[in-house]
Amino acid sequence: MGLSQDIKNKAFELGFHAVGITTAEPIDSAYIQAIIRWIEQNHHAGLKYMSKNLEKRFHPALYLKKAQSVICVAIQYKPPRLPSSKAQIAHFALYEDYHPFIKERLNRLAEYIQTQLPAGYQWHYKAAVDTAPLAERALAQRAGLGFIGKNHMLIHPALGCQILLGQLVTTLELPADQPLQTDGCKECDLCLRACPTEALSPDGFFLTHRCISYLTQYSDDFAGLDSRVGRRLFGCDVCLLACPYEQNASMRQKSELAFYPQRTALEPNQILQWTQEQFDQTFAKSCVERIGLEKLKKNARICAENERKKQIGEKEV
Ligand code: B12
Repeated sequence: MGLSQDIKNKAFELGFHAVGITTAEPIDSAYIQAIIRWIEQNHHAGLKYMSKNLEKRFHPALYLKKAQSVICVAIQYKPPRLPSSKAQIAHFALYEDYHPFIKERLNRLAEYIQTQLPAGYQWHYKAAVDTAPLAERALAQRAGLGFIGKNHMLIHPALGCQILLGQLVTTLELPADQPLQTDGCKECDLCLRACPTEALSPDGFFLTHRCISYLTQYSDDFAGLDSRVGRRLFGCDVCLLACPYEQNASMRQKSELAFYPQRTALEPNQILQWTQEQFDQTFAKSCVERIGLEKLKKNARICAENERKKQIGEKEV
């Protein structure tokens, strides 16, 4: 068995559900142009980190000097069947924060690689999850992990869209995998039709300022979309759950990401009364922790108002 196969086997052993390898060459030029246009047209809603370090984002070898390969991993987070909640937390945030989890396992993968190399062999690596200036979906697609759907998610044909990505960028030269040959979304546009705020533009642009995930995490201005946010307290999964690939995806049994069922049955009116301690009890070391209690209460106020309107039968606009 070669080193790349050993690395893949180890990645599965470490709890990843998919792994593929691509080169550290720049991402596809059409993708680069699409990201530049997206930023020029301010579809990134002023998310500052998206317009910074663009050269690095397009070219992993600028992120890590002399990088040759990118080992792309994915972990599925499809949760068990959930009760209906009056304040919904996006599925990824029902688990422990995935950033340190994935990073730690990528570092363990690097430690393993070290043991497989000749003594004294010089190599470098950087583990990245979400916050690094890398086009994670473009790299994962090129590494054969799946395809990019109309909901803009990297969709693995068997694991679905509820997968989180990570990368080990390295100076090691490893044989690259081929992108998957798939039918993609074909004529299906269920995600576009399901999005409550029309954030998925039919011309292929992602309209960040309309996305409920953005509004509930990064924005104080709901731009008149309050009533469309419905019960979504943090993040949004509508375009993921509408996807037939997601609906047909089987749930992988072995995920070591810790799941917190207490986050699945929240009441907006209770959250409005929460102390900092109660917030910490429910959301410490989760992705929700970052937005803080004050922003969560702002979101809860909107959920409560939408619930009140629903109770009195007022039609949501
Ligand atoms: C900024 C960001 C956001 C922003 C903006 C979203 C966005 N679509 O860009 C906000 C805060 C809204 C957000 C929301 C979410 N995010 Co986010 N986010 C990122 C981040 C940091 C950068 C994404 C980026 O480069 N955007 C730039 C745009 C232009 O790129 P793009 O969406 O890929 O769009 C281009 C391509 O799709 C391209 N394209 C190429 N081929 C094709 C094919 C078709 C058919 C189409 C239509 C387009 C297309 O054209 C588009 C140009 O406009 C990445 C981490 C990273 N470093 O990459 C995580 C990341 C994309 N997010 C992730 C997740 C999980 C989410 C949420 C599901 C969280 C939630 N439940 O609330 C939602 C999903 C929203 C969505 N449908 O995209 C995961 C996605 C994993 C996956 N399976 O794809 C990532 C990779 C983080 C991670 N490490 O796992 N996110």
